[in-house]
Amino acid sequence: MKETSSNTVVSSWNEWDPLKHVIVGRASGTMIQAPEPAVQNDWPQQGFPLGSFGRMPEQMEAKANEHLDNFAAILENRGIWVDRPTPLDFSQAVQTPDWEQGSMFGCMPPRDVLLSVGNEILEAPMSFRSRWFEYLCYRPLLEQYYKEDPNFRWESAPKPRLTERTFKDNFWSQWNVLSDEEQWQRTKNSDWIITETEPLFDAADVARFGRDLFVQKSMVTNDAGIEWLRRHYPEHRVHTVSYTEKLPWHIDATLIPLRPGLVLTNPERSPLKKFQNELFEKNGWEIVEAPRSVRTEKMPLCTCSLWLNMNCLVLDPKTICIEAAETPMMELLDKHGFEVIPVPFFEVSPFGGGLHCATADVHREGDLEDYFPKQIEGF
Ligand code: ABU
Repeated sequence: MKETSSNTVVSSWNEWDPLKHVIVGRASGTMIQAPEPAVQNDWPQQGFPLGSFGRMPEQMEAKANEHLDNFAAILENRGIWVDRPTPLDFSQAVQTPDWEQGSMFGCMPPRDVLLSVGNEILEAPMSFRSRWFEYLCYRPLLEQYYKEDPNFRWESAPKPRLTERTFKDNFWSQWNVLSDEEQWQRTKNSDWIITETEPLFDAADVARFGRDLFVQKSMVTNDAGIEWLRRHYPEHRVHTVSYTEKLPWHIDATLIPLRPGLVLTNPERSPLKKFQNELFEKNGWEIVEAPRSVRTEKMPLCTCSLWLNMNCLVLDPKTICIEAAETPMMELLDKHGFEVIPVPFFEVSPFGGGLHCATADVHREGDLEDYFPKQIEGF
């Protein structure tokens, strides 16, 4: 890998234009984070019962880094410029004037933190205290882009206070004893851990389709956050979307833009509002349902779902990276005319996700375009 790029261009409007420059995360130092209002890890079998925290097992970290380095090399061999974040000591306690938090998390999933829209990269607020300072891992890169690209807009959303007012009292103790039906009712009402006190969103709750941004309301993204995005991107149409998922967390295993006119959806997560799919149909988009993962068990210490088989990286409208074991997904995309690049990645999942999570766009060729000229009133 070269040390610096003298001609950085920051520009990316969607998830499919030809990828030229990307950030790939690192697993080094990732923590099972210390308890905090938003997070309750409970893995007694793996040595992390409720209330405990600590570094991810060394062998798991080494394997994940091997896969991440291999993924970076695959991209570089295809002529894509790859940058990597600078991990911090994530085992350190952090604090603001409002709270203290026993540890940080990691920097495997840049997609959660950095939202690229056109010539702007926006640092997302993040709603976990353990992730409040995660943007610092990307600062060396963003500083460099700022020097090299005179058109780069470097933005940061308002840093949230994350005081007790941001979180509902006793959310988890109540949630854990609800019946299945009661949990679904709360899901229908988007009644999860965060309140509407302040704008919150993770960048990975945004799916970019040119002028249209689909933003999922979730455990980490509230209406105030979506409204902030709407005001921040006045030239875009920001659509709030929700799905039948009990504890939704990031849109990139639910709604995946593949290329103009083709979108991948999760058959287990239906849109809560019927017109979400109507917008695609009205504009001639084909909606393809993802097959299930070949896996039946998640990796130990993994907070993501098995639907990470959908969490792919599109390199251009004809080329896509898919987790290497996911044959049904590869066959589906092959049938739709893609060259599929298999990338071993399952062991990275406990560090925060799949191939899409592990990346953040810096540059894709192409301009801002309108792929949904026919809109639906009020959506
Ligand atoms: N960050 C992607 C996680 C999505 C999922 O677990 O389904």
